[in-house]
Order: sequence, then C-alpha cells, then structure tokens
Amino acid sequence: MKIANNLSPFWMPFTANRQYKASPRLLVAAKGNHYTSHDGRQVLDGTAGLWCCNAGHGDPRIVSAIQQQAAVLDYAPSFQMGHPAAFELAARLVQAAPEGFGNVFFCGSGSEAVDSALKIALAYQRSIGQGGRTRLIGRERGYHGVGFGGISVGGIVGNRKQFGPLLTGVDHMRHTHDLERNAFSRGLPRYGAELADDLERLVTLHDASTIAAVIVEPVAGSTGVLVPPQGYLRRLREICDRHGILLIFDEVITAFGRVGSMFAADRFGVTPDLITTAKAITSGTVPMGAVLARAGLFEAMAQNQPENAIELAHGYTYSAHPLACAAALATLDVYRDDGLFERASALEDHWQEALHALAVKPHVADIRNLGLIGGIELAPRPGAPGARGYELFTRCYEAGVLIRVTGDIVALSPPLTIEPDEIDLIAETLGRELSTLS
Ligand code: PXG
Repeated sequence: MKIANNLSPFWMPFTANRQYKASPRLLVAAKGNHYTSHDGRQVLDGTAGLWCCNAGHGDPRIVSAIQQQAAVLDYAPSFQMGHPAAFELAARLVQAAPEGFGNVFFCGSGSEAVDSALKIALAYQRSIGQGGRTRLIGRERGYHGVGFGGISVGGIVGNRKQFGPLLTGVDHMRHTHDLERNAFSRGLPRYGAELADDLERLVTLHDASTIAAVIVEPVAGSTGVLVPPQGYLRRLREICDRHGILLIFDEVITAFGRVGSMFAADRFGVTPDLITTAKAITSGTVPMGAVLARAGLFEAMAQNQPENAIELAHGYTYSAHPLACAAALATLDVYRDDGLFERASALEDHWQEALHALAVKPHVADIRNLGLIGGIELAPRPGAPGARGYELFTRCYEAGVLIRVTGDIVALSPPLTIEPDEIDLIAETLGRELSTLS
C-alpha cells in the first residue's frame, strides 16, 4: 500500500515525529489478534492497540452495532436531553460495578474521566461542608492522562516538565517500585504494603481537612507496569477512611478483564469511591470514558440544591455519544458471551511462565505480571536511556509482533482473545531479539 507522500502535517501524539517519519510504520487493517502493516505483513497485537482492544479487532457484533447506531441516531445532546442507549449503558455498568456504586458520568477519554473524577471529588467535599478539602494527592510515576488535572496528579516527569506550574495544592505519595526487594515477582510483589503509609505522612504535613481525594492506578501501566505490593491498596483504603479522603482508582487500563475481572477493584477486593475508565469500555472502537461513582455521592451533591439546579457544572459535547454507547453495549455483550474475563484468568499462568522464561536473556533487569499484563525492564544502554527499548520495539515489529516500550521497559497487554500459541510467539520473538540486541 502506498503511503501519503507528505507525512509532515500530522503532528503525532507522544511520538518522536522526525524519527518516525524518517522510517514510518503504518497499520492499515486489523482483524482478530492481528494488524496488517502497510507493507502487507501480519503483525500480532501484543498490546491490544494501546491497552484498549480487549475483545480483539473487528468483532462483527461490535462493528454492526456501531453501524446500526450511526444509521439510526448519529448524535444526540446529553445536556438537558438524552437517548436510550446512554441510560441502558449506565445501568449496566452500575450493575457490573463493585457493590455500592450508583452513578456513571460519561466522557470521551481516559484523560477526561480523570479530570471529571477530580472535579466530582472536589464538588462532593464542598457539598458536604468540607469545602476546605481542595488538595489532591497522586503518586510518583502515576499516569492519569494528559489534561491539566491528570498531569498535576500524575507523576511522570517527562509529561509534566514542559507545562509550567500545573494545578496548585497537589502532592504525591512515593511510588511502589522496589527492584531490590521485589525483582522478578510473579503477580503481586511481597514487599511494600507499608508504602501506603506515605499517605499518613502527607496527612501529617497538610492536615486531612485540606485533602479531597487520592488517585492511584491499581496497577500502574504507562510508567512501565508496576503491580501493587500485597496489602498496599487495602492499607490505602483504610487510611482514606480514617481521614475522610475519597479514594479514586484510575482503571483506564485495568478495567474490563485486563486483570481477569470486570474491575481491578474486584480482583483486589478493595472498593474505591470513584472509578475512572475508558479504552476497553468500547474495546477501543469508539472513544469513550466514564467515571463510576459510589452511591451517595450524587445524592449528597443534589440534596441541598433546588430541583432545577444543575448538580455538577461539568460535561462534554460527546458525553454519552450514541456511537460510543452502542459500541460499549455490544462490547459488554461480547465480553459476557465469550467469557473473555474468565479467559484472561485462565491464561494468566501460561502468560506468567512464558514471560518469566525470559529472565535468562541478556539485559533483563526485571519481569513483572498480573492478569494479561506484562512488564519487562531492561538495563539501559550506558549513556543512552531508551535506546535499547526502542530498538527492541522496532525489531519486534519487523519480526511481526507489536509491543510497547516506555523508555527501556517493555509493556505487554494482548487482547483477551489471545491464543496460547500466540503468547508463546510473543515470548519467543522477544527472546530471540533480546539475544542479539546490543
Ligand atoms: N489513566 C490511565 C491509567 C491511563 O493509562 C489515561 C488515564 C488517559 O487516557 P486517554 O484515553 O486520555 O489516553 C491512561 C492512558 C501506554 C499508553 O503505552 C497508555 C495510555 C495511553 C497511551 C499509551 O502505556 N493510557
């Protein structure tokens, strides 16, 4: 297939544009667990797109639901208006959520879900007479999208340093990465539950009466796959409860089967007050994000306002877009009918062993995994951080496997439809390329 002869107008996101355009990689089609590259090769999708295509690609049930919705109702406003699929989807999500959830706020992406959740937390605290609680707490190495709220609570320096002082009143807990104690953990690392006590340190510093909410990824993805230490999330929940602080789980990558359950909250048995999600809610087919709120938050906000008051002055043109709602409803059906969350669970051991077999390969400093998530941390080339990771990425792509790298860490998250022999192929390809990588 011919590539457009002028690649420069498209300012590509999170991309080294000049490097990419000197040697472009285009995907022109996708079906099942494979992409087709512009030079006609089949490329196994080891990343479910960007952690989103959990049902694989081109499922006819999802495609036709989107097509039908586009033909019947292409767009409907959600401000003081509504359409049936939005109400149906919200009801289904609440039903599928951990016990005690009552409402869903829709938006267009994970970044919007994060900003929406932070705003809901602030507005809720204000509505219960805790208007002094304006502080937001994130965590080092956290990724919460790219809105100003998200990068403020986020903890990835490269995503923050270009953009000035960000939101005020934000602080960060320590991250949980500890290679000295936890390298090559299978599943949850053993050491580090006490790192949750870092929240107590911030409470001591700022006083609980100034803190609205804490946001964490149950499993941190973009920073390079950090699985929470055993007991860490439960301890965080306890500290939040003790101090009247809302707990937000950013489940943009962990929801919808990635760790073998609907939400990571289910797998960990820890219930937050707000859950942000996006990506696999539509299996990546139509942009959509959502915030799930514990029952009682909306009611608290509504109770002291007249009935004609807008309870939350927030929303997007594309909140509950009909195409996204139709895609999400069909995707939820596919997850249920094909048992994809159970499938992810059943494949977890095979996935874990295939990845950990790479421990003997050159440059490998750590391997970590949970559900169908894998992280392989490489030692960086001296004086050239990221170079080894990038070369591994391009080599695997040439060899027919799409992986993701963040610096020198490989992050893997295949569709939940992945076959055992395809898991083996991902590991074999990585192993072969690592063996010859300098
Ligand atoms: N929260 C989390 C936890 C995420 O992982 C977002 C928010 C933002 O979502 P949107 O839809 O606004 O991008 C994300 C997004 C990667 C990668 O390669 C991860 C994300 C996006 C792009 C690439 O790790 N996560």
